[in-house]
Amino acid sequence: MERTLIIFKPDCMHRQLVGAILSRFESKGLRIAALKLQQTPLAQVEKHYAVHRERPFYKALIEFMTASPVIAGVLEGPQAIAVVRKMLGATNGMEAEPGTIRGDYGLSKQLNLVHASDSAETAKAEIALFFKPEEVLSYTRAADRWISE
Ligand code: FUP
Repeated sequence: MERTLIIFKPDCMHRQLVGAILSRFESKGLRIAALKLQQTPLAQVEKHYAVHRERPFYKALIEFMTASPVIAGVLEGPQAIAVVRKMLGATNGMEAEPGTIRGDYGLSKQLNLVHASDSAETAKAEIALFFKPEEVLSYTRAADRWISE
């Protein structure tokens, strides 16, 4: 089992696509281990995107990510990190394959709807940045035995 951090970004919130996209993750079989609405503090977004600090798009990215409340969550499942990244598709919505979330809903590189962790290391750090340990819950759903063996 793996856990991965997702963030429904401000464009996703304003375009009222959270329900539609969360539903895709649920339908896939991923379990919601945490979920919350928050206005992300500047310092938290800066830490989250610290690897991009020197990139030309950094300032615009930080402004975008703090432009409205977001919904942050943790999804759990077998190979959840790679599975969720695959479901999102390429970073740039103009290049993302149809059938992926960004491919179906996006036409922008910056406004790309949802963030998801890209490795086990980043997932661990990102979950710890957005959630206290007691906010991330493990539980078994009735359907779990029909979803993965
Ligand atoms: P991803 O892993 O798909 O979230 O993409 P990256 O880590 O490469 O980039 C982080 C965020 O920066 C992306 F979600 C969108 C934004 N970005 C830009 O706005 N412009 C760029 O040229 C590249 C990335």
